[in-house]
Amino acid sequence: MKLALVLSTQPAQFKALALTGDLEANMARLAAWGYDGVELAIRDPALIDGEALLRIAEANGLNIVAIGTGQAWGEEGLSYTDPDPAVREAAIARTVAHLPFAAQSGAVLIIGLLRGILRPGVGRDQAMEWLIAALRHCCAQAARCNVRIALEPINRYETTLINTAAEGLALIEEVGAPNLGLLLDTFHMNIEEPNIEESIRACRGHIYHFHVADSNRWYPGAGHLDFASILKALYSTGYEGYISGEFMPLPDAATAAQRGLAHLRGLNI
Ligand code: LER
Ligand code: MN
Repeated sequence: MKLALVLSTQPAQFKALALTGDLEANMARLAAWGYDGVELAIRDPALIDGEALLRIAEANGLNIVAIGTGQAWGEEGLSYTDPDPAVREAAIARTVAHLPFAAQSGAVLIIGLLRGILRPGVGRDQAMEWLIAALRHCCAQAARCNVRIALEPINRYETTLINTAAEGLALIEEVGAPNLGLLLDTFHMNIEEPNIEESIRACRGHIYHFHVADSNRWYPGAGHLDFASILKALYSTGYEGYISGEFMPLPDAATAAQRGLAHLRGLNI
């Protein structure tokens, strides 16, 4: 089992980040606790020093496994489905701007909230048309530098577009890009999927990345999800990627990060 944890490269409003603050110190802590990788939430690649991040990760023996892009929505309101064409174009440009560092680090690029939500006055067909066109463009650009893109189904309280694994599968089929897959997140799946394990199995071959949080978005083991069963289903699909912890820093960051890791490593799978 290859485990990573999400770290943000800059302060953010998003709360499901176990560790915040000094990146270098946090990468050293992750390595010391036994994590294998790190997922970086990057609002804007113009704000980071990619070479320095790669050096710090390497010095700590950590792989940079995925790049989250959702802060461009959370902090700046960019999305592929905004009624304002300038905002849609900025969201696409921001995605493309992530590609050099994603290529350099070998990370999967995540599209979560950057897809946006249904805005007043925008019909679902129109929003889906913009979303599909944006993903086709970004995937074509990403293919040129061998980057894979993972679309994350997100629960209904955070978006009105693509809540379930089945909707995610239908979307990637419609987009038709060979480098587009899914990021499944147990927190969202617990809200949206009738049966988490069946939905995971239905995504066989299309799962590019995996997020874990328990039912309450605390660390795995703090809620009522059966991670042994869930991860057995995940590995039964042939999944060989990382499992990234994306959970709240409760009761405190260090406890959450260490208990989550211990729970998953202790599973009999
Ligand atoms: C991001 O990976 C995620 O899971 C969303 O809940 C972001 O709000
Ligand atoms: Mn997630």
